Amino acid sequence: TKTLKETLQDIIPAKQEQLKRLKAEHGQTVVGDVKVENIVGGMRGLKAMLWDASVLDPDEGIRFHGLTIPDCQASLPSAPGGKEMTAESMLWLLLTGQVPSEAQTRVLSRELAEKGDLPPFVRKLIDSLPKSLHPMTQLGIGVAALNHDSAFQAAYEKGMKKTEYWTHALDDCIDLVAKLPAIAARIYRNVYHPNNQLPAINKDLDLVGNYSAMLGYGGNHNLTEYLRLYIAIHGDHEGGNASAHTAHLVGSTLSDPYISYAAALYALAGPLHGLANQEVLRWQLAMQKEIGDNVTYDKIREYIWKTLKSGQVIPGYGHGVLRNPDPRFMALQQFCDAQPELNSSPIIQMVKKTSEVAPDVLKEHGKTKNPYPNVDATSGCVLYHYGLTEFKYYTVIFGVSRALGCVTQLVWARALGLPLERPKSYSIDALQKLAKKD
Ligand code: AMX
Repeated sequence: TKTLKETLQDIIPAKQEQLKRLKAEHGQTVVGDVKVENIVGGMRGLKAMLWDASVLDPDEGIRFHGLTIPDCQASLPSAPGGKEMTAESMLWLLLTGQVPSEAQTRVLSRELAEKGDLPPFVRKLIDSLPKSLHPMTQLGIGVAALNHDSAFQAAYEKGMKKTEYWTHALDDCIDLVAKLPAIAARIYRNVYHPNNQLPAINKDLDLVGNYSAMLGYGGNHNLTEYLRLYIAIHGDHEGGNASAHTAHLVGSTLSDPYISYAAALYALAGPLHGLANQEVLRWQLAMQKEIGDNVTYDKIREYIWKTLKSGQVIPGYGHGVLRNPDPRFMALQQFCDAQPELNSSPIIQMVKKTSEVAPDVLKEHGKTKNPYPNVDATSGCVLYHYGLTEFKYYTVIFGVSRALGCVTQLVWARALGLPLERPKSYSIDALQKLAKKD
């Protein structure tokens, strides 16, 4: 049974060769045009990044190395006693393009558990932060501080060769993924349950099993399974989303994986990106309060219009790329549908009813290019139902997950020797001049 590093060692040379040939033989091939609207429109629709691990089709949603979410659910190993795919099996797939065996997943789980403890100074640092500091800010601080022990940075200082970049990057990336649950759970404990003891990491558990236990929900099998699914499917969403793109950009300066991912976390912390799952819950609870017990489609419709007329967006709806309901939303809905307890929960029923009404309202409103729910429309509400009600914390869980895709990107960028990312900019005047020539 090969380890993750050995598997990558086997795959990398062929990919390096493929890229070298592509550059040499087709470097001048034109693959699209750049329009003024791309430049002033946040580069939407501009295909200008290299990313292999996942592709986001506007209509059918995400595929991880060609596999849909249902394919992954059917093929990626689960944790002992569970049914949902684990975070480490998703990480393996993203990094290697291969479905790991159960034995390979277990070896990786153990490696992550063995590396999961935080250095004492990071514990102290997190404990010193004010409770009122947003959990996402705290997460970024904890992750950035891990670069104290970066293998990549230490090797760079000693003058490592370019061909060695990826192995040190991989070491840091695995260490980072391993330590994220302990940082994230410590923040949760400090901010919301200061009297709770954090349990020691169990070497026989998977990454998310340990995370759930450290959050204090180890006894809740259903929530642990939900977290496994949540963390696996939020792992990667092709290269250009704000968090993945940030990790890639910062990593391209040869900043080590810890500080590259800390930067990505602050992109995730914005309300148009990862913070949306916190916003959705705030919005759905306000809706619930206003509507009361007698929830009807008409009342929900009215509430949506009220939000739109006050100039706000409907959180959990729309997407920069997707033009259909998000298959991640559907996977989480299916998880709810399979459990009578979740199905009868008032907040989950309200989310479902909202998803049946909102697309027509948004179509009539006529602005958003995608009136359908994205993953955030439902993700936080299930946590809320299970008693994890502190919604300012929700994006932290997304932050534990998005590392899977970002570290994959960092390892491959170093393995392929990708250069510093440095697009060129235009001024408005320069664009105006170009447009006049047309
Ligand atoms: N409610 C109301 N209006 C919306 C809307 C929504 N959910 N989604 C888009 N619009 C509006 C935009 O604000 C924009 O209005 P403007 O022309 O006045 O500026 C117009 O529709 C066109 O926007 P778009 O091209 O459809 O979307 P985009 O690519 O610019 O933005 C996104 C995408 C996700 C930021 C946007 O749909 C949004 O704000 N959604 C709500 C927040 C959300 O759910 N974010 C989570 C996304 C997934 C994730 O990253 N986790």
